[in-house]
Amino acid sequence: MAGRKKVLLKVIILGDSGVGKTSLMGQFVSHKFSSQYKATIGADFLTKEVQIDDRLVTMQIWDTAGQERFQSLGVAFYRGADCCILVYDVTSPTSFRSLDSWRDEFLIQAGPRDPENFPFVVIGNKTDLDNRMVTARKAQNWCSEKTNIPHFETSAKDGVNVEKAFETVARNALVREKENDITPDFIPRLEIPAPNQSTSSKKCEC
Ligand code: G3D
Ligand code: MG
Repeated sequence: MAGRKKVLLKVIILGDSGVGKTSLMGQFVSHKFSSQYKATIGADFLTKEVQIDDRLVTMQIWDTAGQERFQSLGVAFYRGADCCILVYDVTSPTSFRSLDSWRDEFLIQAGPRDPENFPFVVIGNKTDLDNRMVTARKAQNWCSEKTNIPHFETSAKDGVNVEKAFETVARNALVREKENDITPDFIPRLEIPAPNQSTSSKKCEC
């Protein structure tokens, strides 16, 4: 691996309040499922290192702190995301219907250069519960109608499929990262005053 540059991937988790976003992150990062874990998250994001083939990748996972109820997550939350996880609860059709607006919200706020190919991953969580209301087929159809989004069903409680879903997140974000090596997302902008604009007469008010 010598000589390969380190990779940092920014991943954000979106979905209705209560679908299990924080629990999924806790299970993935610390193999823990407890309310105590959630209470200790004061940070905007958590990181976890993963090995993808021969590359060591740091996943920086951004979770909401409950503001998703008001869809007011702010620009910093979305900025520079390499992958977006959309989560619903398999026992809640409402949370599944919300995926459309979460996806739209992400595309508006993050404004990725190539929205058609931006990597999303969809997770249907809480498969350990008996009262499932959203079939895997229905969710898969939604995913294929979009941009063939990978779909996983998980239980953050039992740790089922969580690792696998996040591995796909990392892999798909890596593909994008490689593309960005060629065409960077952020080209620094220089603010050059217009030729007829007098700068000397202006006082600095700072
Ligand atoms: P959020 O971050 O999307 O708002 P949370 O969701 O992770 O806070 O989870 C909301 C509630 O769902 C929590 O219950 C949590 O324990 C529960 N939950 C999360 N994932 C699962 C799961 O896979 N299975 C089951 N059965 N429950 C889950 P409380 O009671 O603390 O509100
Ligand atoms: Mg949460």
